[in-house]
Formats: sequence, C-alpha cells, structure tokens
Amino acid sequence: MEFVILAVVIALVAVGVISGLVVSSRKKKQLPPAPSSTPTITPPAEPRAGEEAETPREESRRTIEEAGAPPAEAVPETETVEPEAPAAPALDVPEPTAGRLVRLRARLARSQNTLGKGLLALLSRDNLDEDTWEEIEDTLLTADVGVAPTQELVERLRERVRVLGTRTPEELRALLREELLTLLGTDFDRAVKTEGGLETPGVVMVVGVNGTGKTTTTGKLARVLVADGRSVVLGAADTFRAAAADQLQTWGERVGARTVRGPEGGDPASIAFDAVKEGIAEGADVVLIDTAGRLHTKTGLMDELGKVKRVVEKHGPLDEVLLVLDATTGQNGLVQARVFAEVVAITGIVLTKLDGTAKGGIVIAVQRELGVPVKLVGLGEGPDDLAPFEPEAFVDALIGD
Ligand SMILES: Nc1nc2c(ncn2[C@@H]2O[C@H](COP(=O)(O)OP(=O)(O)OP(=O)(O)O)[C@@H](O)[C@H]2O)c(=O)[nH]1
Ligand SMILES: [Mg+2]
Repeated sequence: MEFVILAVVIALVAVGVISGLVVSSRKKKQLPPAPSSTPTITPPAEPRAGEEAETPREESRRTIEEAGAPPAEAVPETETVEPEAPAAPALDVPEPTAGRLVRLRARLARSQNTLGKGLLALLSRDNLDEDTWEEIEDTLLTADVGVAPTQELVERLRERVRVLGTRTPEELRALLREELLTLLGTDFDRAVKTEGGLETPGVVMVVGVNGTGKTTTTGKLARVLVADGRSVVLGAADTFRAAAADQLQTWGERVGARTVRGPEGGDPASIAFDAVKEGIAEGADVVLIDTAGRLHTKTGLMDELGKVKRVVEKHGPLDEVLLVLDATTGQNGLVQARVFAEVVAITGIVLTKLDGTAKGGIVIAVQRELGVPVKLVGLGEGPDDLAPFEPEAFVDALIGD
C-alpha cells in the first residue's frame, strides 16, 4: 500500500516537472529572439528607481492595447501588417533619454585616450616646438578629425597659446575644450524631428550602407520615442534579407510598436508607403522606416532608395532622413555620406559604434562634409545605448572635466 502511494506521488511529481518544462519551453519559443546580448522582454529590462519607472510602462501598455485591436478599416488590404504576439504584458521600460551621453561617457574610452588625453599631454609639454605641433596634428588626423578641421584647430590653438604666454593645464584644457566645441558647432538643431503634420505622423527614414547599424538604430530610436510617451509604427522596408523584418519586429515588440512588413523580395517603396498609411490609420505619433543596406557605389540601388523616399512623400513630407554611419570605417564613411546626401537629402547623421573606436573625431569631419548635424550616437549594442548627441557632453567626455 505504502509502495503504491509512493509510486503515485513520484508519478505526480514527474508529470509536474515535465509539464513545467514544456510550458517554459513554449514560453521561450513565444519570446522573440533578443536583438542583442541583453536579456529579452522580461520586465523591466534594467532595474529602475520606483516611481519614475511606472509612468512610461503604463504608456507602453496602452500602446500595445491600442495597436492590438485596430479598427477594421485600419487594416490594409494587403497582408503587410503583422499584428503583435498576443498581448504580451511584459514590455521593456526603456531608459530615459536625458543625459544618456553623460551616462555612457566611459564608452568613449578609446577616443578619450587618443584624442582627449593625447592632445592634453602634448599641449602640456614644456616646449611646444614644431615637432610637438606636428604630433598634435597627427593625433587629430589619426582620430579622423579630417584635414581641414585639423589645420584650423592647430592654427587657432597655436595662436591662442602664443598670446596666452604662460599656460597651466587648466588653461590648456579650457582652450582645447573651446576649440573642439567651435569645430563641432553648438548651434545646430540636433533634435530628431518627429512632429509630422496635423493629421499625419512624424516620418523618419533610416538609410546607410550594409551593417552600419540601421536596424539597430531604428529599434533603439523606437525605444527612445516610446520612453518619451510617443506611439510608434515601424516599417520594414528592407526586403533583401530574409531576417531583416524579423529583426526589426523583435525590437518593436519589446516596446509595443507594430511592424508593417511585406514579402521577402517585395517592393520596399510600397512597404514604406503602407507603413505610413498604417501610422495615419491608427493615429500613431511616429513612423520609423528601416531600409536595406546598400552599397553607395551601386547606382540602381541608390535610385531605388530615392524612389522609396518619393513614394513615402506622397503622404506628406518626411520629417527626417537619418544617415547611419559606422564610426569605425573612418574616412570611407565620408564618401558614403556624400553619395547618400545626393540621392535622399540627409537631414541628420547617426554615428554608430563610437564605443569601439579611437576615431571619435569623425563626428567633426562628417558634419563638415555634409553640413548636417550629428543627431544621435551609438555607444554599444545594448537596447538603450543610443544617445542624443550633445557637443558639450561629448567634448567633456573626451578631455575630462
Ligand atoms: N558596438 C556597437 N555595435 C553596434 C552599434 N550599433 C549597431 N551595432 C551592431 O552592428 C551590427 C549591425 O547592426 P544592424 O542594425 O543589423 O545593421 P544594418 O545597417 O541594419 O545592417 P543591414 O540591414 O545588413 O544593412 C549589429 O551586430 C549591431 O549590434 C553601436 O553603437 N555599437
Ligand atoms: Mg538592417
């Protein structure tokens, strides 16, 4: 008898364990794959201080509920809209955007050492002879500041050091800070524009060559917007790569943003068009359109990008065309920038992978090249590693304050 009871208990426990495993493996399958090494969906992504954390979360929830049940007429005839996974309650709570650059300043360590500390060390030499000025020039060129800006900076520093006569490390730091800021420009409008029209959402298109970080940036930007209380629709206009739309959708699902997508190999312009249409239909605040990476040397592909933009503009003007450049590719980025600017009139630059390079000076060079401000910088693969670009915070991070 005892044996029978024991056997029943063991059997029950075994069933419990097995069903637990099944459920948890099912759960795992439902979770979209993480776009980066950070953990997915489990709420909240990062431990956050009590009350502040609550507000955006409420708003995110509201977004997914609205998005989950659009009015019948809002659904486009084509099957381009994939509704989200059944109202997963666990949405990420993105970090607030204010002060991100300050928080992520340590990620600029490589540029910090080469550019900031390197320059300060050189300027602090007792004897600022020709050789030293040449070394200063080399340091700037190595950090990808570019030839013309480098010459300007060195000339102005030389002049000011000469006039100053005696110089303390504090004075030199202040001089360098001022001159770097002058080169970066402090009066550009660096806000990413997403106001849109009266009846239309803000529309932002993200362009750039392969692998620069377009999709990642689009996903991170969606989080920034959601954190600011805006509702977002994503347009997966990259139909070249099979996984591209999934990658974008995964980002969207984490914050409750719907992704409009089409068949692989489909027409990117019509997906982009449908995404804005969907944004209008559901009264979204912002539509972000991710495009396929393309070689800037391939005329046909570049023409296609121009077409995507023109088709989207049938709904109304674009608020932003963001060019994503990989900071580690240095001067090659400038060549890309020039070609893209000709085809789609860039309104802002996103410099990604600044965390992995000593070439932070590219910020100066690329702005100079396009006459368009750097608006965002990517400082890592984490979901909230995208920061609004602030010249003061950037320079302070480089040379220490
Ligand atoms: N370290 C670092 N990695 C980044 C950053 N931004 C993007 N990445 C990584 O760069 C790789 C490419 O990113 P994607 O967003 O897929 O690039 P893409 O431009 O969309 O690529 P295609 O769609 O193939 O053209 C990914 O592994 C990202 O995690 C950044 O700021 N820092
Ligand atoms: Mg992509």
